[in-house]
Amino acid sequence: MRRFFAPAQLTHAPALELHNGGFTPYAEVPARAEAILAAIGGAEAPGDEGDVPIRAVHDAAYLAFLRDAPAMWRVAGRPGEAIPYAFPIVRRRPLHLSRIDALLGVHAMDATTPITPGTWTSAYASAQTALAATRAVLAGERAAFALCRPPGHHAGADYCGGYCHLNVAAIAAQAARDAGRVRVAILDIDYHHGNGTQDIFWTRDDVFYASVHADPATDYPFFWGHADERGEDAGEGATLNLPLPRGTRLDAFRRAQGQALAAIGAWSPDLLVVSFGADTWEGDPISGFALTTADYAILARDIAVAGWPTVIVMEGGYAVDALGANVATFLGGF
Ligand code: OKP
Ligand code: ZN
Repeated sequence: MRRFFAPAQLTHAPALELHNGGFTPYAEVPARAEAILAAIGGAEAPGDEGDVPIRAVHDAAYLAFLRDAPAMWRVAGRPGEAIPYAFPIVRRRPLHLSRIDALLGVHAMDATTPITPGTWTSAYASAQTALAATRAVLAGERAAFALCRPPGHHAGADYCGGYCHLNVAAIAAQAARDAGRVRVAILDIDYHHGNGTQDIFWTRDDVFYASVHADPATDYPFFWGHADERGEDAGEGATLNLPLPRGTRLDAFRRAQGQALAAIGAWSPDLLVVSFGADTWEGDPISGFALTTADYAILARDIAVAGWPTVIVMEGGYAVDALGANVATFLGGF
């Protein structure tokens, strides 16, 4: 399987994140990508398609913010990394504010996703990696792997969050649409619900979003991913959420994934994007499912037998020592 990765994706390296009331080392480290790269025996560098396919998903003002936030933070005299602390959740309206703290609040869904001088470079490169894998599949490859990092599925059209800045799965799906694939499906099997991806396609009937994830009643992102969320307007019924309890093992996960695949099959996609997270692994430090390394081969095979042209994009997975084997096993199963 062709696989893609750009070294510039390593530039984003926040030191700390807000966690349980204090600051702890950032979980989404560059070493994640290096471990995967070593286990899969390297990857091709993506090309650079510029920002047109990124702007097809994300708002221009948000992209400017991601680029400018670190400099604005410095100008404001702040040490460290740009982190929001006030959010306009009550009566969000189009105020034209320019203070960095206001912009951070408008363009972030949480306080766990610092923006550093390397963030834009890495997120942009991660998006190009997703696009390169998508182009390979559009050109006839059965499947391709995008070693995306930072991940993307929590990022919406105009906000970051959950270690995500640019929604790489959405960018891949939209690029497939713009290349003439009429019906695109996204299967999200990261431990966490992909609220950003759901949000981006919520009212659309051209991209089906199905997610298997930890019940948001107990796990981040809490406010999205509940079973009654099914899309709205033209998108009604084009979103499927299958939350599972902590402690979930292969059998229950596989059943839910099978349910998602059946719904995607009934919808007959021309192309599938898989948001793959290995944070469903039993030893993941921030998650609570109990999949084993060997389980990933079975789950991948179940997806592969459906036969759709498939772009696999990397999302989470934080047990760095096991991450390479988990990803390599998934790709091998496919
Ligand atoms: C990203 B992805 C606070 C704990 C919450 C956010 C989890 C983001 C997961 N430090 N952190 O879906 O793997
Ligand atoms: Zn996750």
